[in-house]
Amino acid sequence: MSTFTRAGKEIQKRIRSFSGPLTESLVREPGAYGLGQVPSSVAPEATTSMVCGFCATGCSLNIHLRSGEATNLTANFDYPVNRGMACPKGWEALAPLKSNERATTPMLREKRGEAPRPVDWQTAAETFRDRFNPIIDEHGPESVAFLSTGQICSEEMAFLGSFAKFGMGMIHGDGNTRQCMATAVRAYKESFGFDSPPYTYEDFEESDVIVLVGSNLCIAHPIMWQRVLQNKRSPEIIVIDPRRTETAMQATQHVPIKPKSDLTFFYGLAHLLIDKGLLDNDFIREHCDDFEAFAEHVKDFTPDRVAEKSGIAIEELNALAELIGSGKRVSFWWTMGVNQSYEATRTAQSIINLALMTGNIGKPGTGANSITGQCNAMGSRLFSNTTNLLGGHDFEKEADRDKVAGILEIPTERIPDQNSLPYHAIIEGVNSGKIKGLWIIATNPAHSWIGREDFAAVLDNLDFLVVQDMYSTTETAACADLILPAAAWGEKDGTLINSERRIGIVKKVAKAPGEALTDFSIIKLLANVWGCGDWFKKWQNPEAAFEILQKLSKGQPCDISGIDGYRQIDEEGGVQWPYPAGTTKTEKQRRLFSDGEFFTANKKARFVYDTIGEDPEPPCNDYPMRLLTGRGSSSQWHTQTRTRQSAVLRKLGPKENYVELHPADAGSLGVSSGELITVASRRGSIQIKAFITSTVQKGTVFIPMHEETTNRLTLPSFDPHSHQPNYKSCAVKVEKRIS
Ligand SMILES: Nc1nc2c(c(=O)[nH]1)N[C@H]1C(S)=C(S)[C@@H](COP(=O)(O)OP(=O)(O)OC[C@H]3O[C@@H](n4cnc5c(=O)[nH]c(N)nc54)[C@H](O)[C@@H]3O)O[C@H]1N2
Ligand SMILES: Nc1nc2c(c(=O)[nH]1)N[C@H]1C(S)=C(S)[C@@H](COP(=O)(O)OP(=O)(O)OC[C@H]3O[C@@H](n4cnc5c(=O)[nH]c(N)nc54)[C@H](O)[C@@H]3O)O[C@H]1N2
Ligand code: SF4
Ligand SMILES: [Mo]
Repeated sequence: MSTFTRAGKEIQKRIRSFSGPLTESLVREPGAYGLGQVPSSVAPEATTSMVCGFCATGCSLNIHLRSGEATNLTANFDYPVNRGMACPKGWEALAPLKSNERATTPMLREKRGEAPRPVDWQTAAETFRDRFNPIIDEHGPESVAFLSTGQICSEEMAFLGSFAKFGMGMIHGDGNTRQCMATAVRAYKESFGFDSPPYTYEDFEESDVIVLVGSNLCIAHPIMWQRVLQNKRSPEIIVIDPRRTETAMQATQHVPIKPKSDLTFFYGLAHLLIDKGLLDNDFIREHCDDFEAFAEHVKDFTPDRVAEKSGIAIEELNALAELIGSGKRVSFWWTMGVNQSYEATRTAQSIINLALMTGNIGKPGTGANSITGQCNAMGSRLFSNTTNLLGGHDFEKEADRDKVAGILEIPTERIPDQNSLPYHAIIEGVNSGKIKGLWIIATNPAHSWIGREDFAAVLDNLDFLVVQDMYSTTETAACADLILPAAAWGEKDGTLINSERRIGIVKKVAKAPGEALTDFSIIKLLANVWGCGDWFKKWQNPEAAFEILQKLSKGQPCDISGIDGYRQIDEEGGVQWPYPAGTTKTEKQRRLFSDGEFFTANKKARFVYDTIGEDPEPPCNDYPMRLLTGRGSSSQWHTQTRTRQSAVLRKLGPKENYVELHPADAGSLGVSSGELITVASRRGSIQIKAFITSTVQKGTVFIPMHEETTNRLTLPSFDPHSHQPNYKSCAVKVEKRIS
């Protein structure tokens, strides 16, 4: 038993002794809990601006209110991110709020198999306490866990992570950011010393060569793509993607690499850069470690070997190396085609290595730049208290635990001295019966988790499952014992951090339906009922919580202690981290590492490299094709709980799920476009419409992730360093017959 577990048990007993009942007046107290019914701070007949709550681009939208309710919106011209542009999801951002699928009251299922019934918040909060407590008492703190998100405000996720770990005594808590950004986090930490995407969006406009790897910007980040189009330097735009995506079609060059050959490919480019002497030797010498060993490592990645593995001709490899090493401003951008792989972290680092060896970092138009996914994935990386201790600290370091405990004014023993299990190990824990209580907030894993043919059966192993969501109709909510109805974006105040580290503001411009509460208020209520409300007294409201986050960040690379509260964020078009106390610089676009100093102990960046890993499930005789998955259209968001509520977005997206199949494969199978066919992997089999197109390579198929069936096929395998799921490759067979 760890020190934490022992101390935790004692404190657990103590805090329960001062657990008081929740009174109706406490729930109703205006202001403190931000109830749906509490009026907004925004004037009732005003136009106010706030950032969008879908993707990590972080566009600002002007919201027009009448009688205190948002009626319409327009894109904000004065914001440094989107400059008057928005994508369809942004334009339709208010539509998901008004839906009869909204969760409007807590719902409790007394027995599995029975329908849940509405209960009041008092009953809900007491049930939460009375069902989790005996599990912890009997099986210890490792028998419960939470799954957080990148889609609520930083203040809320920090409060959630603090209550779950310090209040309830949980050790294990991860989030959907593991599905998405864990690779970038790990890669940056090892290479730069801290999880620090270095760029600002202006770099899209300042580049001469824009290299997009496994990133379908036109679909997934359309407003970033607009920023690329605003580049006046006639840039080369190179898209490295096995599919001829919408982005590849718009690029100046598409490099149709064979799936999963990226690591070999980038080591091969490094080999050629070294061979040709196209290096920034001064930068390498002064600001980097381990280059010589890396150079030795890539010696084996000869052009013929690389051409064979990647399918890209030697002349093209040479031309690309010359372009990257030409001394022009080169920026490298990557997204899920890199992060979601079985050798994801090393692939991300192979891209970072190219930027380092050519000195393409810290200068306008350069960088090794991971593009973030969800609206607050960056916030969750810093403040969710899941993989890192709040503010980018380390659970395993005593000094960090003392610092955080001091700021929060809680006993240090309440802070776990070990890291959480990663997401997949939590799910395995549920499967094996080790984890018996689970609290899921703002994520829908019964649709989005990898290789989950029977996720409902997995969740059925739990003694108690709580789902906190804005809708009661999600695939995950359908399995819950207790559903906690949450207010959504637009119904609450707080901050989100976008892909270029810009903190943006969200505001309450609409009333939450029925009894729904903000996630912040729900956590406050639960903490009170749990009996540890006193420890979170200072978390009065989101802005007070933001001040706590500022203190937690002090002295860290992500220091934001100099921000003058929500006012500055609101008035200045967001504020990028870092912004330590005493900052006077107010440029709207700031990038990291302009001084060549990184966050490692000796301030040097590291070349990190590895041997090439084994593909966990290559195509074979029985399953001869490779399945790739990803985003299908700019109007569909993930599991579609939100986007399907908008008639406009439904119309813009495809009517049903489809599989992209190369004409040659369709020909040999005798399949025609629109025909219903079977796609099967070792885990499951689905019936799906064929869409015949040469945008996919022969031997590969692509299925969007937006329908629940897709992840019945995917293979639960993970990058060994980041533990991110390998969503973008498994072996399947395609059959004309349907069963
Ligand atoms: N409309 C819309 N926008 C979104 C989202 C959404 O659901 N809908 N989600 C948001 C989120 S959370 C995220 S994380 C981002 C994701 O944004 P992206 O990562 O751009 O989107 P994906 O389609 O998942 O994957 C990108 C590309 O990776 C390619 N790929 C697959 N395998 C490989 C490979 O082996 N090598 C290479 N080089 N490429 C490969 C795929 O062909 C695909 O085109 O989008 C964000 N924006
Ligand atoms: N096959 C395949 N699977 C994938 C991927 C892939 O490329 N291929 N991509 C992965 C990636 S990158 C990601 S990020 C995940 C996304 O997977 P999920 O996180 O499961 O997807 P979402 O649909 O965004 O789920 C968010 C949930 O939060 C709810 N919600 C929204 N706002 C709020 C709020 O303010 N409060 C509360 N309490 N709830 C709210 C929504 O209703 C929804 O149920 O999917 C992953 N799954
Ligand atoms: S690009 Fe992203 S942040 Fe901008 S409007 Fe669209 S979904 Fe919202
Ligand atoms: Mo994501």
